[in-house]
Amino acid sequence: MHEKLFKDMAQSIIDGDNDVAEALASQSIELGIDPLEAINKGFVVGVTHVGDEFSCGNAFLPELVMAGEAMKVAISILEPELTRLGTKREVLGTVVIATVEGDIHDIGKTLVATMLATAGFEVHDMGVDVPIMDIVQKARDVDANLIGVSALLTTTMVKQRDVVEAVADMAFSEKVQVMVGGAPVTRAWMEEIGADGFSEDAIGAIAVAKELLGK
Ligand code: B1M
Repeated sequence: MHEKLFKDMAQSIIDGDNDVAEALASQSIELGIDPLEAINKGFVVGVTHVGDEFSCGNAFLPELVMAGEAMKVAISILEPELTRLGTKREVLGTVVIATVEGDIHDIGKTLVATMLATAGFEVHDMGVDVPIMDIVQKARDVDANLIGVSALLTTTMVKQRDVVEAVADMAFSEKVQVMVGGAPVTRAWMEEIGADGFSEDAIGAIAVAKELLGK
């Protein structure tokens, strides 16, 4: 129904055009389009295309950076709408979430954090490039039930294992579960490192978090 708009959204990211991305995100709100649909069918299609072109050598770092910036602009417009649409309910649990040390990709992690908050979790988003012990210490400080760790690089996903090990080494009064995610992360990887949960997207992360906490 909104195919043309979704196509233009993808193109705005491919062009790295912040102004157009911002205008299209606002337009989708005015049209009453589900913000998550706009993100997934529109903007993510563009950023995935740029990533694919980058891996084939047809696009270069500046294009990747510009696409990332335009993506952030679009999401910053849609995020308050995601939050507004989420109905307030009892707090389901406390989550500490971060992108691991050495990794500065924050778009997917922030989306997961927003969706968890929208679903009723108290979310402490520590940002990107966060040292493992800081994540685990924060979980202890806020009495978290769940730690969410995002990694977008094959070289940084190994840090997710360090989080699982650090949690096991640090005595928590209650069990703290670890959920992992990010483009290169798979269920097999989750099992290999002994994490408790995995989701390939932000919507799935809500279901996994609820299941892990028995909600
Ligand atoms: Co980078 N990058 N990047 N990048 N980048 C990738 C990841 C890459 C796959 C591109 C490619 O080559 N095709 C590649 C990794 C290759 C690999 O390791 N196998 C790559 C590379 C190589 C790099 C650099 C090393 C490039 C360089 O400098 N030579 C560099 C690394 C910097 C660093 O981190 N140290 C780099 C830098 C960047 C930018 C800064 C330019 C920019 C990030 C901007 C930002 O985040 N603020 C960027 C971008 C934009 C990408 C791509 C194109 C898009 C990532 C994105 O935002 N996707 C990406 C290619 C791709 O993934 N197709 C790429 C949209 C987002 C909504 O999806 O993040 O996957 P995603 O999150 C999803 C799910 O994964 C899941 O839910 C989210 C929502 O559905 N999810 C979770 C994520 N976290 C979760 C946590 C959970 C559960 C689910 O539980 C806790």
